[in-house]
Amino acid sequence: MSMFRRTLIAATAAAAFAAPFASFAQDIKPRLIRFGYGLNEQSNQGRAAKVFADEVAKASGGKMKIRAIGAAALGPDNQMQQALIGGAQEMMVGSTATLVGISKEMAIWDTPFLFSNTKEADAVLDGPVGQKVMDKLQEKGLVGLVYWENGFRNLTNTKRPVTKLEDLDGIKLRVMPNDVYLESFKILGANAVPLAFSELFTALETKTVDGQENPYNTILSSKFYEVQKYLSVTNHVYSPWIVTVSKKYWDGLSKDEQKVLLDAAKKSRDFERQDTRAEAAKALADLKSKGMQINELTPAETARMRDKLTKINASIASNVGMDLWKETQAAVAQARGG
Ligand code: 2Q2
Repeated sequence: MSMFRRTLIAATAAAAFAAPFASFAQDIKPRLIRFGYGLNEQSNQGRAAKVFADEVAKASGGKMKIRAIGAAALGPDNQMQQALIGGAQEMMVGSTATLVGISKEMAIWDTPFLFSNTKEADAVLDGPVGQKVMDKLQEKGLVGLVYWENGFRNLTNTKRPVTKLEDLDGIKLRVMPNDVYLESFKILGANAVPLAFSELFTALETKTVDGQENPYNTILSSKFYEVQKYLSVTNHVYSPWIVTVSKKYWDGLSKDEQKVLLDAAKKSRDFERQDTRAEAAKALADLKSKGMQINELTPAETARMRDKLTKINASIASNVGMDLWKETQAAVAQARGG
């Protein structure tokens, strides 16, 4: 047997032995990672943060510890984003919409009625367009790992059921701090007010605002049904969450440590989407039993709303760049056809 063959056999045997104990052979140091988020622990966001923490612990042999900190205890999205950029916080999950001020391409996901179902959303977000938008964050000091599902957004308020466009007139509506949302709801006739999510419940409770818009899951987990009477099923936009890491922190990690975080993030994404969809599927019944009055929009009224909102598309396209706009439209068309 040649020296080469013997070495090869020895190497193969060593690799086979080492594989089950991969985490011990890897370049992984003890790490404590603060992972901030805005919703409470009992929300879909909180449940998925826990899955992420468990997966990181498992894959790192307990060396890397995720400290998940919810309920905006580390601040609202914008404050956490700045802490990540500065290197004062390691990780977070939050809305893509609150990132637009930092990375303008993120506004592509604010396009009203961009996706008509979750299959399209998954295909585009997990495909080359989603990756490209995510990669743009690196120039700004952030590393995007995966998109989670926040979900299709629906309107709630205390004034009246919104069954047609005109019903929005004069309703003081909280929107995320994001220009597309602000403009969209102004176009629809509401009195749109930007406000951080962490201040929303109190603002609704004290009637500083009349209404808000969020996916069913959040209306449930944040108990908005306690301070909101009417829920109108508008599905006006699909809202992603994005898991991000401070680039300063990321660059100091070994390749193995980076892989642990990315793999765990993908597992948390798959869990989160399933969990969110299961919860959303029964949420309307839950919200009804909590006393909310729910109405659907007729297809004709949805079409009117949609037509009005196409006005915003030109400004989104010019902000994110015409190339990205066209690539996104093509990716959606492909997901729709396939
Ligand atoms: O309305 C909102 O702000 C929410 O849809 C978001 O989920 C919120 O900003 C979260 O990112 C908080 O972590």
